Amino acid sequence: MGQIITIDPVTRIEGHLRIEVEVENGIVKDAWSSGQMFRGIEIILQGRDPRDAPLFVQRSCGVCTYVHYLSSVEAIEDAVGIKIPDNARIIRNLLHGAQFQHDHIVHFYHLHALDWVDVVNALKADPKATATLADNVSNAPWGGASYFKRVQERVKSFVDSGQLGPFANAYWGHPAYKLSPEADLMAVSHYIEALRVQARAAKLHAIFGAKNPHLQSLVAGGVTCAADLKPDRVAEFKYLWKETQEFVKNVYIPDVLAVASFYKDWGAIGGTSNYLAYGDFPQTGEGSSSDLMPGGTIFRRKLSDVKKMDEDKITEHVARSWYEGKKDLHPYKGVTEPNYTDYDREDRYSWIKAPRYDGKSMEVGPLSRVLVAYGKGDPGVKKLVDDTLAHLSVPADVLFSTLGRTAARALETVFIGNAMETWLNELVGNLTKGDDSTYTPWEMPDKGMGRGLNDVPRGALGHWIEIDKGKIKNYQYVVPSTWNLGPRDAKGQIGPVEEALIGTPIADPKRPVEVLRTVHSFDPCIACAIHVIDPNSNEVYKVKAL
Ligand code: NFE
Ligand code: MG
Repeated sequence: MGQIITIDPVTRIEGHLRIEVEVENGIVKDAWSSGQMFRGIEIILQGRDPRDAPLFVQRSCGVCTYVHYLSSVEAIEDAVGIKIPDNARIIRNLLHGAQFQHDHIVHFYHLHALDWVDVVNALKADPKATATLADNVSNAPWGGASYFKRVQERVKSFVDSGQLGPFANAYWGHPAYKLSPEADLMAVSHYIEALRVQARAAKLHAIFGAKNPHLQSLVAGGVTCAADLKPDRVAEFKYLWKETQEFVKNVYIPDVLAVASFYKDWGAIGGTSNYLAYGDFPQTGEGSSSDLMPGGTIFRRKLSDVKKMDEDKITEHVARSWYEGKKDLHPYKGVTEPNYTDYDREDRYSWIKAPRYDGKSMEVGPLSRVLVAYGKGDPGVKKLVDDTLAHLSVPADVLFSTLGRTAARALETVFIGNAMETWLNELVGNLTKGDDSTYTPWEMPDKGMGRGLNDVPRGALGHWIEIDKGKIKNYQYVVPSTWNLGPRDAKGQIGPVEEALIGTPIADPKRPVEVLRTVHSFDPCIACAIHVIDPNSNEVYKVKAL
């Protein structure tokens, strides 16, 4: 057996994740992903009024709050058989698009960038040369030698004080960092600017959703923001949308390309085999067949063979997770009965269940969506991807990697962002011709079953509800980070992040920055993945690294 490296807790993610890898001859040979907190929201929901579910599930997470709200509302609508007005569909798309703009900017700059950018190395940069570089690379509204000098002084005051604040807990000076000091300084300045931009992007939610996080304007049947469908609110939305899109196009995309050009070897590291997208952003009342980002599955990286997604093939395994039972179940039949045993790599080792599609472990998220759209020949996505590959002079198979995952996230931010303008115009068109409908009335049935499937920033999200005597009989949700960060299944098949880690070169086992690069590229959210922290179970881990 090789050497075991434990990273626990992994930082710069949401929630409590433990990653273990076995390293032999400097290469990861095996890996284990373990969710370290139990959440009992599925159990809390039983016996409640179905209309409470969207409000409860939205509290799974403080990051992607809107998406659980959306899937839950849609699960009820499916169970009851409600068709929502066109304006409600558009508003929901706009709020969902805003979630992508916000989350992906935060992920790249505040959660992922420091895997590639050495903050301390930025102190060696020449501010003038940085200004020249920045002018060449991006089209940012700020810059110049004196600007970069000020940023450098701010970073220096952090470093000199020995209190690195947001820049603490990283492997500064590690040989795996490849950027020049000037590129590092440019990236650090964009990290700081992005803090402001993401706060502005979050305001998009407040306009038609009342607030962020935990929006309030969705109900089964439509939306409640009817009073905000006025020219001034629409104009405000458009202004903030434009500001965000300009940052995405002029700074985020160029930064991803610049960083990628230094790390092309990561185009061959961190890939997985199978990809699943539910699809999302319905363009008409026809539902998923009109999705902007189409659904589909890809097996064994066969991009030319995108198959239709069949939701009956989804099951969740618990054989290697801390729950009662061994059998995998479709979410309509799903059971959540916690049973903590010890952490045992050979047996049960995670609070995350292990979702499978047709028995296979599937990566979900930006890369899956982009691959499915690309494989299906969507002209918009195809152009974005082909232009990026040409810019970097790399072939399409580099997409199956850590770098591909990070690039796909940036590309879909632009793609979805662009569509938001069309949706806003459609909304204005409807209002102008006098269609201001936002709600379809309905009555709670005695019985019903329904599901809401969405493709949300971190991937495929499904909520399944069974209503009996007008109350929730069963409620199950399977979340993107459950798919990506789940453990082995009953057959011993590994999960996507475990697969992605195998084969990763590790230069220094005490400072496994390479492991973090791949884990972070999935943008893990463990609060979502396991859906009230048990203070006792939090004691099970030993902090060994980071
Ligand atoms: Ni808590 Fe989430 C998203 C959901 S989980 S962040 O996007 O659903 O992966
Ligand atoms: Mg679940």
